[in-house]
Amino acid sequence: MHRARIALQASTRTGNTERFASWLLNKPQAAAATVYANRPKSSTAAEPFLNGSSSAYVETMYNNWLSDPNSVHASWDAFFRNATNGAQPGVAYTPPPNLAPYSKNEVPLTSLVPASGGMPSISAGSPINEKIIDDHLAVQAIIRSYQIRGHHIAKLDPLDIANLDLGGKNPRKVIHSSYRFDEADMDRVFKLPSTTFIGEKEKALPLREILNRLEQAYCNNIGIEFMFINSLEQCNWIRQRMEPPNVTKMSNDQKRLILARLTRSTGFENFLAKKWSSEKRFGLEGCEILIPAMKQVIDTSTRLGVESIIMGMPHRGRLNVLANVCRKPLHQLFTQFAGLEAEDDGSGDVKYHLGTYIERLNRVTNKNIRLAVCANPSHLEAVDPVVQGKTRAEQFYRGDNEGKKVMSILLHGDAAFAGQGVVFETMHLSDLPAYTTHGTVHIVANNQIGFTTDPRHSRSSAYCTDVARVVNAPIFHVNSDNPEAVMHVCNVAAEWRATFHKDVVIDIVSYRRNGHNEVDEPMFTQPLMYQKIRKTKPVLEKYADQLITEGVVTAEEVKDVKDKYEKICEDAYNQAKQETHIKYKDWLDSPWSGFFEGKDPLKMSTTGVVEETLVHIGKRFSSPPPNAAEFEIHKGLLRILKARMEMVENRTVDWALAEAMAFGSLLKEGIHVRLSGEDVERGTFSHRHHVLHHQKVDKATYCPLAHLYPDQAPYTVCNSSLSEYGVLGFEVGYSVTNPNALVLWEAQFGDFNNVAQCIIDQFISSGQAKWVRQSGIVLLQPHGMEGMGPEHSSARLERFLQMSADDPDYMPPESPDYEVRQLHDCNWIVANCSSPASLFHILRRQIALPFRKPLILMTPKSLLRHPECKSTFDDMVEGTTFRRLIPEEGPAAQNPSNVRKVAFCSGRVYYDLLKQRREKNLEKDIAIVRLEQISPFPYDQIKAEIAKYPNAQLVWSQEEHKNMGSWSYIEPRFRTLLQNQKHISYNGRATAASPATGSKAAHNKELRNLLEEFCVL
Ligand SMILES: Cc1ncc(C[n+]2csc(CCOP(=O)(O)OP(=O)(O)O)c2C)c(N)n1
Ligand SMILES: [Mg+2]
Repeated sequence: MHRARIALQASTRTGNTERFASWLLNKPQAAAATVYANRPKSSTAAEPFLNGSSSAYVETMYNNWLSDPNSVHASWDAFFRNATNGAQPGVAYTPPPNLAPYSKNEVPLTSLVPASGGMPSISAGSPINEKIIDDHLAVQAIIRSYQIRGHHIAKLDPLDIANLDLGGKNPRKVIHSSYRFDEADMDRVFKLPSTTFIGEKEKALPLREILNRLEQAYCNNIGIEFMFINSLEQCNWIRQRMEPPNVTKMSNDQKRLILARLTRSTGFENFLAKKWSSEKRFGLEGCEILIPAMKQVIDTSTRLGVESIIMGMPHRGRLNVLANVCRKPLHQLFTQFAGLEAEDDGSGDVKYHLGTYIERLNRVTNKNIRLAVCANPSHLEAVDPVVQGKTRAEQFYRGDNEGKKVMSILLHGDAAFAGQGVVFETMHLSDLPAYTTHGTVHIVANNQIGFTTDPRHSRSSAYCTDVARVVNAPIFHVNSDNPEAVMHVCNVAAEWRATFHKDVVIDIVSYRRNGHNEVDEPMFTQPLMYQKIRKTKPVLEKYADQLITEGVVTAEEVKDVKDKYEKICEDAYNQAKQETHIKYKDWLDSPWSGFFEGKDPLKMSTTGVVEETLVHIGKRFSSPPPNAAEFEIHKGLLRILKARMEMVENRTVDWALAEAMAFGSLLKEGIHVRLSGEDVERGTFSHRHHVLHHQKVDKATYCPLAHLYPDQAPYTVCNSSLSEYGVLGFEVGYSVTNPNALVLWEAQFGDFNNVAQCIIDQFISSGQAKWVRQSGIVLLQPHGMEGMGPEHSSARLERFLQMSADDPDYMPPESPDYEVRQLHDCNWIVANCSSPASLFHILRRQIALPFRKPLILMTPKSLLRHPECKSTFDDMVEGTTFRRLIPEEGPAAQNPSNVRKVAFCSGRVYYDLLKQRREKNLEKDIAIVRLEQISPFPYDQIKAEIAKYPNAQLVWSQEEHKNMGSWSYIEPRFRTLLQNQKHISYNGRATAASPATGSKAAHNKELRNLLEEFCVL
């Protein structure tokens, strides 16, 4: 009985059970329907037609019948006859059909009322006995309590060591009963509320059976957290699939399939352990059921229409997933252990980080399926948003707007799932219109340990899955040693995703048989846990024994399946021995079929466009919606649109217009453009305004760039959640799916990119080298020293440059294709453009390249409105290109031999230098050369500029502090270029710990100093 009590207490927290009754008694209509007594076996009183108001009438009838059976209607005669002969409740009398039938799963409470005899009788107008009501309410409360809290008691842990630390106390002690049923109550029949499905077709059950079924559903090997979900429909959906008796029952065929899959999962790890005993592989031992579980999710999802599944997962069991879920050729996997050299370019990655992509027939559903496992770094959970972005992109390109064809599965370790903030960030993308992937199935391989740390030291929540509660995802905890329960949960999770298109979590509670990796000693830190593990039989053995006992398989069959798989492994092992090289290409997670084929890898298309296109885009971008009369735009915006139109008429562009023309011209060419980030629709600095809002109608918007040409590619501009790590990861994933798209992420201020540092370091800067995977993602990063303080000044240009992989001591030989060759060989492009035309071209160049490279772009703030920061159509029309370097074009260039100083610079400081030079009348003496692209370093063009000014000293002018900005990057490269014949000196702020001063006065002084120094000849 204690569980009933525990459950009860949860719903009767005040401990005052009388209150329920008095509450009900104040509602006469409810009271009439809620009658109860204590003798279920007493037949007459248990009849459905008996209720409080009719019992006096029945009594009269009964007395009449006793004196003369013919004095009553034949139906009463039959009823009293049956009842006195001991008919069971409900059998003595069958009522005529009800004109207003009860809805599903409903039964009038009166049908459960037993006859008097110890219990108070109910007569018309008599007060209803409070105990009757309370007992019924209590049963309902029990049911609800099981639904809410049953998971606390469920037997989830195969080791039986988990101590669910709910506020430091044992839940059984915290929850003490305030309501008791005795053994005598157990056979009393209670009506079931409509919020339970334990009865299946039964509408009432004896208390004993109610408790049994609740125990089975909620406290056995599955623990479900779902009652926090706001939707009643969704709660009922889960109850329907988890509560009916025997829901987890499997057919013999299903059982055999589980056994076969478990055999492979276990056999794979055993084989690796046998062949490479001291190699790290982060084996799955202890959670081998993960493989059949994933396959079950995939089977069910494919049956429900999914054709492509994108997966992200950590180290644990990864090789097993590649082998047995993706069916990656085993010999390819085994060659990874052989220490062979790679046949192709790149530096590669360790075997348990590599991705894969496979198209194959799902033999269970007989449907073709594409499976991709994304390559990922060691950084746990970092791949989550990347997978989501990739999934979203694939859905987008397939026109799968509801996620019916493409889905994601994310695997997690227990410690990482609870500990890594990016999990939360990713979860919060799950329901956003421009980021949703329409539901992810999360599977936690919960081995109850993170490296050497116990859960009680690695999280403050009861479960490692609590983060999922924020998005109302149901969470299924399941004991890994009950394979059939695991499979049931997997089916339900996949069906949930297909039905509601929302996230769902499967928490497979298991253990880790070895150390963190195969060479670690777990007894150092978890001695008791490992003593227990040593005594625990592998799940394959347990399940095989179970099926043998059940007569589903024979011991010979079990051995046969095992031997066959070992033979498969052995054959692959021998095949792997023949290989002489590994191929990184075999591990690509996003093949771009058709993109590279037939292309000259050094041939770039042009980036200038015909003037007509510029005019068309410019005009559309400067116009209100076609239905302008009804669409009321903010007056300030009308002014902005007017100013844009004037620029178009004058054949000039500012930053926003240049960006729009780059996007628009690509859209015209069929290139999808997606711009994402915090507040990007308007633009942090209110310069972009890509989405116009009706001032009177909620959510009525107009996006001019989406309506440029009837046959243009789709344009997406979307304000993101306030996340950098998650959102940038998402866009990286999006960008790797299809090379024919320009995908941009804009930081609110460049400073915030360091919150996404892991994505920058692990995916963007090094992704191609590690995983042969290219990405043309663009990072727009507002950057510039404008007196806004330490946190709104620097996008940390120096860090990006420091990660550029070009050798500072090596100047590539000059050639006609110098630019594209350098771009081909670099790991990313870093630029700090000063002119709108440069922005236009560099964005278009991303697509013009015959390959894809990430572009890190410092972008302006005040320059967005700077009157001199303009370009003309002449810089953008056909025949023009991106200028990596913009030479001096003023008086100094007319007479270069008279020039005494050449200042090289990059970005917005150019305009400060220009002004200063003008004011000091030094336009003939100082030449200013702008590096629009800093990395790869334009050696060839710089060399030409230096040669142009033979008598000038060389200086690098920057506004950033000396240990920041470009100085550390350009200085050694200038040295290489100048070969000790000349020297370049530094003109800029001194070194500093903080990127910028918080004092406006100090800022101005620093700027004055640098400009004065710039003028010193
Ligand atoms: C972001 C990050 N921090 C630290 C590590 C180092 N690390 C590798 S595995 C591991 C433990 C992971 O535990 P869990 O998530 O439970 O996965 P398990 O290894 O138990 O499967 C740690 C801390 C890492 N890989 N990534
Ligand atoms: Mg773990």
